[in-house]
Amino acid sequence: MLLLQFSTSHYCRKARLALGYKGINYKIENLTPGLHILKVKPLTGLTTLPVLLPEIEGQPEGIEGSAVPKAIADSTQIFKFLETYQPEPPIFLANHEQQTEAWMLEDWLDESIGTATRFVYYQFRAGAGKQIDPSLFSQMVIRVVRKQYGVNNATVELATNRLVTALEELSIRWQRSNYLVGSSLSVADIAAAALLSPLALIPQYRQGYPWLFERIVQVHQLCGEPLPPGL
Ligand SMILES: N[C@@H](CCC(=O)N[C@@H](CS)C(=O)NCC(=O)O)C(=O)O
Repeated sequence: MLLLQFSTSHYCRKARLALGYKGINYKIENLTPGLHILKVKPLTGLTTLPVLLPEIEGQPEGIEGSAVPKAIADSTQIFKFLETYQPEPPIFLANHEQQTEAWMLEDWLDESIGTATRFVYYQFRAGAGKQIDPSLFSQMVIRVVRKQYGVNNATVELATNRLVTALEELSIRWQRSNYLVGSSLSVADIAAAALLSPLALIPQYRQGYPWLFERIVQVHQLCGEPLPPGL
């Protein structure tokens, strides 16, 4: 398998965590932001990464008796593919109601909280966090991302408020049990651990939410994935 990714993307981290948890061997190809579209759009019709290519040329790894898709776009679709491709260990919960709840959390983390994290993170990297990588290239990438997603004081304030609510909900769930839903690791835990991980570089989150980073570390350890920057 080959994972097309941006090395720093938290959505690509989400796919890597699932691959790691299942112990699947895969290779990665890091694409250059902007130029990635030339490769990705013809494959998936979308412009986003991660994209999983289940077969590496000359190395078929299909599921016996079933057609293997050529390219899978979107981290949620990658979860679904991986659970069919290799059911053990599961990232879906056996209880149907709990799995529905895990999907709702996963979708909320994906569509709302992952993007809120992006806004807060790129605001930090352009301001107090500039010294993390003051190189011209890095600052240029930050400028392009901020423009692409419309990161400004007003949108960052909304994102910050969304994160406050999200962290309240996650703190109740993660402090009550090791898992957001049920009694084993699910798509919701993996999504939260990946999509909130960029906050590890921001001192106010590190100081305010120590339990969050403890849990992010634990999920990374369970998945055999190197820890995110700052942890
Ligand atoms: N819902 C998508 C979101 C992926 C996403 O936003 N990826 C960003 C990188 S963090 C991306 O590829 N942006 C480039 C673009 O939109 O052209 C997923 O879960 O895969």
